[in-house]
Amino acid sequence: MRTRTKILTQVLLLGSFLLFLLASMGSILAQNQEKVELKIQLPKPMFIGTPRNIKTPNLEPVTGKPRGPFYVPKGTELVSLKKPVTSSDPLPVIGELSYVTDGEKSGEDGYFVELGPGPQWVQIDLKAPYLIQAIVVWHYHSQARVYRDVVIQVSEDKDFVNGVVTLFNNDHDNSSGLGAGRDKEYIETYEGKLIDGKGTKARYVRLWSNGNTANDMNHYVEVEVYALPVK
Ligand SMILES: [Ca+2]
Ligand SMILES: [Ca+2]
Repeated sequence: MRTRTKILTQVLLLGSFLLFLLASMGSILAQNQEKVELKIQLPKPMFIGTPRNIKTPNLEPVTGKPRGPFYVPKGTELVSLKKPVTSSDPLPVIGELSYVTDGEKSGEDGYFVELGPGPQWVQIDLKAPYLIQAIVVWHYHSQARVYRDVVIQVSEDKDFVNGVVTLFNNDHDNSSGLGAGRDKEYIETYEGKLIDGKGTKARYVRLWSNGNTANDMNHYVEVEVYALPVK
């Protein structure tokens, strides 16, 4: 009788273990299925070929290949379009701060905003907290350039004092004073630069730069933030 109970308990234990295994496999499969490729509308390329003449100390290897697909959870949307933009330079030299989120990504003249020299930032208020999946940045793409000290941070604090998460930082020598970063410098193209948001919850996105390889000014054609609503 005792042996029977023992066997029954073992069978029950094994059964529940198998059920647990199946359930976790199911949820892993479901998570994978819910990822979709992020569709980004790209502007027309403004130059052809792979630039090799840019000299800068922290540049990523130039492959000349297009960016591969980037997968985001199903339901991820563009949440930055027409959202308000503020800046460390409230009076841009050329253009308007609103250009950053107006949906226009052309590399031609008349589509970029120019901020003053030195470290400057633009900040987007998404008007509500979101789970940020991807940020795509076009500084200026009519000419191959590298923007210096690109630092991208998100926060729920509009002043970026509390709860600041740095998603990207290629200021390897801390010349902008926000701390040294491990990311690489990159050449601007029509594809923009995609930064993984890692599902970080935030309402505000702040993007720093510190001049570029052509001049000391800071430019933006467009910034896009793709995110899930907070449930
Ligand atoms: Ca724009
Ligand atoms: Ca630097």
